[in-house]
Amino acid sequence: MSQFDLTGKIALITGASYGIGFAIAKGYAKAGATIVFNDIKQELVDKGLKAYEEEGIKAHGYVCDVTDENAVNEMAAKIEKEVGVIDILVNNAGIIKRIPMTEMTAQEFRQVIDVDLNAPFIVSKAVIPSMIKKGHGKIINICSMMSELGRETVSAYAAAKGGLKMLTRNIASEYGEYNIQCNGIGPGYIATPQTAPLREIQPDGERHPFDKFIIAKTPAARWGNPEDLEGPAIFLASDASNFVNGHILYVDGGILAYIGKQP
Ligand code: NAP
Ligand code: GCO
Repeated sequence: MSQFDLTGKIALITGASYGIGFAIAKGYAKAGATIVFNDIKQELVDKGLKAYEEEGIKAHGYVCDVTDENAVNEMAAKIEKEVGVIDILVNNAGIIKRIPMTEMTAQEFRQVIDVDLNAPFIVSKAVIPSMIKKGHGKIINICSMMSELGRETVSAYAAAKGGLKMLTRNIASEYGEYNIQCNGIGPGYIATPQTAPLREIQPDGERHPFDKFIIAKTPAARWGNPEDLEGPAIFLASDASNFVNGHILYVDGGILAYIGKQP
């Protein structure tokens, strides 16, 4: 049997109706896992269920706001009863607000921290006790380039994703002895609805300046596709990574290694 096989495993991927979460879930299904996902609205869950069905995947979808602790605890209990104990959790749901820091309200800052940092704490906390009882568990937090780097307008996002890197290391430290591995994936710039505004074609038909900037900053000279994250996510969910803990795997086409294309 392959070390990467996920047959018999139950995977919860948050915010996975589309985008990166959906691609990771697709990869897990191909590797044999049962897919459970949530999203914030019924219409998104319905859209997700249809998309999974079109891929030949029988997924279980739940409506749940990951920032609401009671709702998350209820969902975790329901999943355990209706599907089984969660073996793999991917904290994927996330938001970004691109606002210069001096123009950002404290409320806007808190909203980003709430979804991108507090929610992974809440959802992980909800699943860890059953993972301990079962004797194993995999938690994968979707971090970012902004776990390492700053840039204009993304103060809240960078603060949250930097915090998520440290939450990852702390979960690994605190629960490693229970055979729980908690690692992060730091995607580079991936073409999804979240980054669509940065890739918009300009009125003069030119590519967005940020789009050109990313190509020049990425040795691979392209944006990533959600599917580029499938393999790394399978690795971190499978027995192949049983002694990998507290690690952030950057899947960035080389951005963090590169100073950028010389002029
Ligand atoms: P996306 O296309 O915006 O998808 C994120 C999903 O999370 C959406 O379905 C969203 O629902 C859902 N969500 C937001 N708030 C939620 C909440 N409170 N409860 C439940 N679900 C919620 O994002 P993506 O680009 O696939 O990104 C997925 C993850 O990767 C995020 O954590 C993001 O920060 C991270 N990431 C993305 C990139 C990139 O380049 N795209 C790079 C590095 C890291 P709505 O549609 O209603 O908002
Ligand atoms: C931005 C982007 C990024 C990416 C990603 C990079 O505005 O700079 O949205 O933050 O989404 O997280 O890894």
